[in-house]
Amino acid sequence: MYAKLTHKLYLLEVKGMKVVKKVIYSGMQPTGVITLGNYLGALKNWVNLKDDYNCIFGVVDLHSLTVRQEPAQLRKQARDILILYIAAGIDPEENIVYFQSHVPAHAELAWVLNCYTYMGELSRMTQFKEKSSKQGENINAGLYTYPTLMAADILLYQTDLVPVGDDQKQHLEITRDIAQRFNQVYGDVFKIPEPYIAKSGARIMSLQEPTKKMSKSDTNPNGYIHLLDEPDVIMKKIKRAVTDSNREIVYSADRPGIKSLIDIYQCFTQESIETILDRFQGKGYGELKQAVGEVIVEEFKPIQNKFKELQKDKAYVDSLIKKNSETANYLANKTMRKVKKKLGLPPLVK
Ligand code: ATP
Ligand code: LTN
Repeated sequence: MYAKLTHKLYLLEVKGMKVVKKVIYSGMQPTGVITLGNYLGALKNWVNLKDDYNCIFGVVDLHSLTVRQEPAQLRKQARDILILYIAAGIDPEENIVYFQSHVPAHAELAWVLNCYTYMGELSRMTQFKEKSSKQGENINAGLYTYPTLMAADILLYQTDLVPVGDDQKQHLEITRDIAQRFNQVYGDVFKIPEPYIAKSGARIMSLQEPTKKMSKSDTNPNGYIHLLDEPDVIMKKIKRAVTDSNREIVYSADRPGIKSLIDIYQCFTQESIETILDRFQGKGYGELKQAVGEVIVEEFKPIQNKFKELQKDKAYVDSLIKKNSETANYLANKTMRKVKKKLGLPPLVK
């Protein structure tokens, strides 16, 4: 069955050759459409790194169940995110894009790792504290053990590097701790992954509350920009972005709204902050906002066009989903077999 697969990563395995490229793993939850924050903090970096690594990008649908989802909407959002990965420039023939729930080993390894993770460690996670304070009644066990499922995602693929936004740093640290703890008992089972957090774009702020991170599950749509927002919507949201009552364009932590707009502009143009400040010297907030909106629209346009094209080609996308999940299962099961053997779980009888 696997002989038909064309992934470079997989073919090297079959031929018994050493995989020379290092492995990258990352993922996004299908809790909404990819935002400008997800794009600059994660997806754009994935695309930049993709040629130098063997990349595996999951749509982490099991993670999104920690918050109540409407089934039909979840199904659509998950597929749209997978298509957006491809539309943004990830090559599904070369790299792996797949749904986490299509690879049962994720949930299986997460259970094992739960038994090697301490309550105290999980209680210290900032994301858990923030989300449980927001979610009122629904502080479920999944929200608490979210980091062990994330550790399973990463460790299953013997990952070297994990490109994420700044908010995931703590989850990467706990992943490394769990892997090291496991390896100490059972030998070299897991590769210890390194985080990759780019200097710019690692924390894009909400357009309405510029001291909070932009989040795709924000209840106020003016707080985020979607990768699929139409140009006029993007321009409108940027123009409505909260700034302050000053007029001069300065880059300072006590002017978070305007600082955040300059940061976004910098991510797209790759210019230094000094160059940007020079360019807008003597100009007003309106002009800066216009320029920020335009660079976003320009970069998103080809991605949106490719997305629409791919969305129409159901058979092609379905074939990619099938092929990619087979490869992901093959790789994940390899690690899972090793884990079970090391733990002393009884082997299958054929
Ligand atoms: P949710 O709102 O449902 O918690 P989210 O928008 O925070 O979702 P995730 O799917 O959890 O997004 O994260 C996907 C990736 O995007 C992660 O690597 C995360 O670090 C990154 N990311 C999320 N928000 C931002 C942000 N505001 N700035 C930069 N990177 C971000
Ligand atoms: N927890 C991440 C999403 C995520 C992830 C991963 C990122 C789940 N599994 C593995 C990198 C690697 C978040 O952004 N909330």
